[in-house]
Amino acid sequence: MTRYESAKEIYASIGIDTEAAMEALANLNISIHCWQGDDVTGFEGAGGASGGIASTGNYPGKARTPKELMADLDEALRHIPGTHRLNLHASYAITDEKVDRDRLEPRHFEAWVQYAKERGMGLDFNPTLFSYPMAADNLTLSHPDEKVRRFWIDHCIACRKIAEYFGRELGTPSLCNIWIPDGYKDVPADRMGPRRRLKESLDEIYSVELDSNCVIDAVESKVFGIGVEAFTVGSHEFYMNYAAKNGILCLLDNGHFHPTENVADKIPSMLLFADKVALHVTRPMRWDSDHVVSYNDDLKEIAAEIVRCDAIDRVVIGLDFFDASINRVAAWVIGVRNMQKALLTALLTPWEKLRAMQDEGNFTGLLAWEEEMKLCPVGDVWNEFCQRHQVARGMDWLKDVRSYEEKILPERA
Ligand code: RNT
Ligand code: ZN
Repeated sequence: MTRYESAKEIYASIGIDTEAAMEALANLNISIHCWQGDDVTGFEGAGGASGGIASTGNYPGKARTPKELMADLDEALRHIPGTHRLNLHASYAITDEKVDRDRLEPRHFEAWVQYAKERGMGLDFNPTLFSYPMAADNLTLSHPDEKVRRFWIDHCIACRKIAEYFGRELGTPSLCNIWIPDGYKDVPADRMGPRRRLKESLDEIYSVELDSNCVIDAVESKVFGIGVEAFTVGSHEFYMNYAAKNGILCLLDNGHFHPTENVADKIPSMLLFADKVALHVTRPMRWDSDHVVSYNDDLKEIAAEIVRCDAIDRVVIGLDFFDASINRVAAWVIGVRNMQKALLTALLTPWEKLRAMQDEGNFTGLLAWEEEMKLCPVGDVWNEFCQRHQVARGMDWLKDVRSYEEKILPERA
């Protein structure tokens, strides 16, 4: 008997169909963020990220050009089972001349559409409202200066149109997510003014009607950023209300809450009031540090909510981490595979049975079963899944990533 066959029997004995779980996992696509490949640098010739976010580390070999970033992504995709989506930022436009961000057009992303088409991937998008002279004071859509606001409103509208183009070209709607760095380092005298200006800017951005089959709008909140510790304009309450009232998606980044808040716990609440909720899955360590996602309790809890709320089609899963201290291709592979492993673990859990115990008040049984499930052979099912998708099982992928690294490092020295 193979290890998979044995695992299949173990799960079957508790009423779980491993084949159905693998099939569900195969249909779950994850939006893979392009920015892990180059520490959120982009192709505009700017330095690293600003706007209260930071990638730390100086591991050699980071991608410097579209060609390098695409090659690195391809190397990562070889080791990730299934077909996924690619999440781009506006700062990754591919152009010969310098184009101001408020002037970006679909044609500046043609090469990415080509890339996605060739790989059967959908594309998601994010306006970039940071790492730019016009955002130097960490104020964009809420800026008191009308000229600055105008520039960023125009940028966001341009980006929504680019996302619409992605959706049309690729036949799958593109999530267009707005995150802004706006905030103040020290306690502000006026909290409502900036928020009112943000609201007005968003109203203008979303007043442009686009094809809802092609673009899905989302807004991402935050609690604080480096340099803007005292006040964040786009807080959770602000965006949760804005999204609910305007029929757009609220995006929860699990690094954007107070460290002891359980972000998984928010998912069912959001789903009771909205058709969909979007996620940026990351691993905050003490702050929004964007470590590579790990197969830990936080991740498993997020995946569990998605599965047990029967919301696989209603939760848009995107990743958002950027670690510059380790091999960046490996970071992608580890992070995406961990998200998949967490989803598989959730798919291999007898939620009906556990729910019944909860409703019957059988909390002893519930705890005993939850603990028992932790040692079930999910790894054997995962390895089978990888094998069926022609992707390396276990640790075999790392050798390939290492030899890829040896090949590219001299070129990028
Ligand atoms: C910042 C937000 C945002 C960015 C990316 C690069 O705190 O999480 O999503 O990380 O857009
Ligand atoms: Zn995020």
